[in-house]
Amino acid sequence: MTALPGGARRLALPEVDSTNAEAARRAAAGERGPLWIVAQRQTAGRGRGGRGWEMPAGNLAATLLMRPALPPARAAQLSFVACLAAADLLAALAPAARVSLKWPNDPLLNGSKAAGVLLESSGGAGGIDWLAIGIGVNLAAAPPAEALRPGGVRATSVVAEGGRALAPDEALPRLAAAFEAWAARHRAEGFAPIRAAWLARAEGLGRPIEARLPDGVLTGIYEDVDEHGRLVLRGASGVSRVSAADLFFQG
Ligand code: BT5
Repeated sequence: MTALPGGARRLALPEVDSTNAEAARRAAAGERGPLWIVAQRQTAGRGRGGRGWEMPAGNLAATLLMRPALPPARAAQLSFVACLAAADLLAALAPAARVSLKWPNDPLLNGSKAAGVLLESSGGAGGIDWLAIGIGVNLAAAPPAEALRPGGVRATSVVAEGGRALAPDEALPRLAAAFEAWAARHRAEGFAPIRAAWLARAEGLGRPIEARLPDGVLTGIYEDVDEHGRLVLRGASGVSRVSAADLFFQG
């Protein structure tokens, strides 16, 4: 195992079901982290809400297992930290492409999804026991359209957007360094600078959107992301704050 920025160790696996699942198993077995788990292949990569994550060869699948001494609401903000880290990596590898962040967790290149972030944890309201921060980056290739959920955002990769082909082994230390830099800001200054940096990259801010929630659909203007990380949407009947939804840009 080699040390990575932030003092984390690295566990490199040729194949695993999901690096997040591996993190959960290791946490249950007593691993304390910080540990980056990286795999060349995932046979059951996962996205949010039971969705799948496809991983063509040459892409990065990595999970940081940690035990942050943070209340759950603060730990959840690390999803924004991870998105900023992924955005930094994408910007460095594809300098000619436009990098943006689609709320809540989609790093985009030229408006298409080039990465994904999935936080999973165990613990209760009193505090979290462990946290797994999973980050997938399409370095080499995007999955074919037929492998993706119909109606979802289009997928792309660093290489498809004219960026530099970088091996996952070389991408991980860069991602870990970017994550650690933003995590240090979060530790020192809280969510405010993370939110500001995130908003500076926000895709579709000020535009009409449709937010599909688990129990309905809201439409309006995408006004802000608030100090709790919620999407702020101004609709005909006032302002709504949304904790979880899929966004669709209109007009
Ligand atoms: C995500 O979910 O974007 C979180 C993805 C996290 C993946 C990493 S890889 C390392 C770690 N180990 C894991 O098992 N997971 C994490 P969500 O926002 O729900 O997006 C999932 C949707 O994106 C799917 O329904 C597909 O339509 C689409 N999708 C699947 N694979 C993709 C890919 N490689 N690139 C772009 N879109 C993809």
